[in-house]
Amino acid sequence: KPLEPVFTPKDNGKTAFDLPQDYYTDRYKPIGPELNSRFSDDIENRVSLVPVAPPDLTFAASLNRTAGFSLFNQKHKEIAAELIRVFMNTPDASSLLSTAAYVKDRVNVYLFQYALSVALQHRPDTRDIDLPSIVQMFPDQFVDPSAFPKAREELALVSQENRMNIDIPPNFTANDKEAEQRVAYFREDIGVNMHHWHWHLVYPGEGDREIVDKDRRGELFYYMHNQIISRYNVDRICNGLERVKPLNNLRVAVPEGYFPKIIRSSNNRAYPPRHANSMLSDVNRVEDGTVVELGDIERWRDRIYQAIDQGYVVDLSGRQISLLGSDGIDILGNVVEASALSPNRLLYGNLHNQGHNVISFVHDPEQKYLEEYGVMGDVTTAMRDPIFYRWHCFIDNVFARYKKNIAPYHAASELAYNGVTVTSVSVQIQKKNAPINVLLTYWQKSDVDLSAGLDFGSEGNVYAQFTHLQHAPFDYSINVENSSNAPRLGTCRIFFCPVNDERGTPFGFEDQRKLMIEMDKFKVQLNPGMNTIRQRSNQSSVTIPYERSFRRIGSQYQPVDPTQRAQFQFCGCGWPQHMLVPKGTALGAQFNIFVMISDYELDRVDQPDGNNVCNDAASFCGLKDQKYPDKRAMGFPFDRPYRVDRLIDFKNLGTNMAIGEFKIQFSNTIISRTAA
Ligand code: CUO
Repeated sequence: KPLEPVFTPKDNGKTAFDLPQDYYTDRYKPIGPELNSRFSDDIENRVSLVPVAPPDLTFAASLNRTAGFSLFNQKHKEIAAELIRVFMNTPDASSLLSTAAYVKDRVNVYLFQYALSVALQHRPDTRDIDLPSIVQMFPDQFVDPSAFPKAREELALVSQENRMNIDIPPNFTANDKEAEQRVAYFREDIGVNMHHWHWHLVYPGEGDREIVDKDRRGELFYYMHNQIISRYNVDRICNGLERVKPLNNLRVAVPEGYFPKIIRSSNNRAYPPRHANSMLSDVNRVEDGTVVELGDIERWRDRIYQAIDQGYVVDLSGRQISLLGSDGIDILGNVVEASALSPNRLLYGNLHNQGHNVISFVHDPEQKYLEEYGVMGDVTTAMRDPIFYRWHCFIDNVFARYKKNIAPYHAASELAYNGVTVTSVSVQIQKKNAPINVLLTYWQKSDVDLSAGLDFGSEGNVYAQFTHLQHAPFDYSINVENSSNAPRLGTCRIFFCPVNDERGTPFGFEDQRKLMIEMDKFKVQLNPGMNTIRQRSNQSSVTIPYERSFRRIGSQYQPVDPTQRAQFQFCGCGWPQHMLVPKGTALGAQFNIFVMISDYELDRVDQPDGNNVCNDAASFCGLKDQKYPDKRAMGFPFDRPYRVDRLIDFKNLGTNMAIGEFKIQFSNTIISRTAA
């Protein structure tokens, strides 16, 4: 494991690097040997770097070392693609380590972290490296910075055994005069934002084909963000808020304000806020390479609408590429995002990314005030802002227009699975004598280690406690009859959706369809006769466990045996397990659970079984280095409209579907993770 120490920069203060003299920047060259010996007393790991030919980094010079780095900025993306190439092209792991050590002090800090993380994920010789969590590297982008002075004080003055946890209060960006604050727990959840950052790390939009061209990445861009919007809407309904309104009109005031209060610790500048009722405008920031007119965005939108309505896009050579095949949604995803796989970025432009940019520069579109982008300009922070959901709701509606134009599923040949009858479905929390069909949610306090991001040369760790939504773990119980006399295979697809809207009126099918949140998807074998399928909530195909989001090897709660290391390798893409269940209400919000067992012959993807420890959120993140493991369109069977009035009518299209009803009851109490 020669690379490991690069990514344990503190490692309780026990790792140091012997840098070759040339690696120091000019400022530190004269005192290089002194710096090398500075930590010599109690070092356990001393890493000697092999000299490598220093890469030419002039391509990165235009991005200031401490400025923000945005994956929505074309120039930044191109610089990142180049740096990823540098890291990918080093011949072996130890020269990668040395190259990284050389590059680290010479390029933008966020760029370095992103590009190296992408390279590590994609190189065959570094795939198993344990990446530190982004929240530990850059806690400033995830937590209220008022926690930092306290954390520094603890680190500097108090010995490890006497250190106290620093409390990060929830609701630090607004109070309840702002109605949107009711869903701040969702928007500002650390795990939710980490997931989003990781998704974009796993699916870069720019760079060489080997990095960008992953199986169905355009479709997954659509589906993963679609599910974020559905989940957000469901939580809004639980909180008595209307569903989010798409940002269709860029030329009227934006009522939602947002004051992020987080800082970029690289330069100690705050992320700028957006005042309520701000007007978007053309952005003309030549220096940082963001030049876009609102009219551009509108033209790209209209050209994409035209392509959807015509059923094809036109590539750079004028050739028509049909959108009507099963890969149509994938092509469209790449067009809309827009990734490097878009067949024609001249014609269809850069719709989604430039929307982020126009919003994120609303406070300084002309670069007059030398302000950088707001939180919408960065995948690490974008989901904090209410406007994120309005913009992505608009983007989702573009895809919805496409889905509406293609034929609905054929009930007999695509939805039904003859001979398979789901007779009942229920949920129950994992506690003795728990009532059936009642799920519980509550607040929980958990901790995150901030010390790696607060490097003051002190040893040890300091933990910050944050409050997040949590639910009691539960089981699904599904009874299925196989009336044939041979075993059959199926895919069990589980969705939740609310029964009533925010005013208590029951939803029809079309509304419920758009609010379906995927809870789990797994393969089942059905023996002849009756079968009972039990599945635990924490095995969900959309989530990753808390430990995967927040823990490096070991923690104050859960020291990990080195032999278990593989399980805890940081593969941080996945919806956080603690946000699996919507919040519900104090009186109990009524929900439907929908289950379908689809015919595995129509679902199966033939590929060798990958030995992949990062596969537990495959629905949202795919499988590393493999094909997406489900042949159906993502979101099946609810990705396309169907002409029925009620969910029950849809269910009745096949015996292989069932609906249950349950409540989600929210208790306004805080339970600490140690007690839970
Ligand atoms: Cu993930 Cu807009 O794509 O934020």
